[in-house]
Amino acid sequence: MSAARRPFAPPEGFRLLPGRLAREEQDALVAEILDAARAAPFYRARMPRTGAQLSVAMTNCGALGWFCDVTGYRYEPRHPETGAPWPPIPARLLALWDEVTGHPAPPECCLVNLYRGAARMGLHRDGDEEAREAPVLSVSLGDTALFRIGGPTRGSPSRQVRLASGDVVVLAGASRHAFHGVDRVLEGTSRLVPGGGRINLTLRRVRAP
Ligand code: MD3
Ligand code: FE
Repeated sequence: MSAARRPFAPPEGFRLLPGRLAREEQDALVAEILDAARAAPFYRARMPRTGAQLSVAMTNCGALGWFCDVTGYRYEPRHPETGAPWPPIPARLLALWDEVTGHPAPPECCLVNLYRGAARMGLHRDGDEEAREAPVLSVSLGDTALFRIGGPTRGSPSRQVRLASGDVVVLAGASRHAFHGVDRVLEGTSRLVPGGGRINLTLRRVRAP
């Protein structure tokens, strides 16, 4: 096969589980997350240095929430606006983590990303965790996303992967440190999320064991 036609393989440790969650499980999860978001409302974080608002709205569940503002990226034990601890991670997500990652320590953060309209996420690496070797688990709910995964450098070859509602991705090994982002979301491809759009749940271990 010529180089141009050879399909670019995703990095080692990237595992896509299409349709891992049944419709009933997706519905239950959306209800639980929207319930948590009543206590911990979605907010639009601001990028370090520039202060530009992210197009994605965010909130968290768990002992630690991922957060950024003009001063930097970090994990915080409390909601930036209410000052309250984040709501607990839903039990069905902790069970899913055990089933699909087999990692001995539970996740400490469930970042909830809400994509509506033209929201997207630029190419980046997840590097704010002290637990560098723990896997990351992602659950897609609602509209289909055109997700992009590359390699160890920003310039590494990358490929687009469609993430539909109910799909689960496990990022272990080298893929855990790969550049990735969301090119765009295909509006109106699902009716799962009230008001439309896509919710992505990213489960992470933050502190080293
Ligand atoms: C690959 N979220 O929150 S999920 C993020 O769809 C994030 O909201 C995207 O990237 C989203 O940081 C992508 C899939 C994902 C999550 C974490 C990863 C892919 C990853 C960490 C390392 C490599
Ligand atoms: Fe990420």
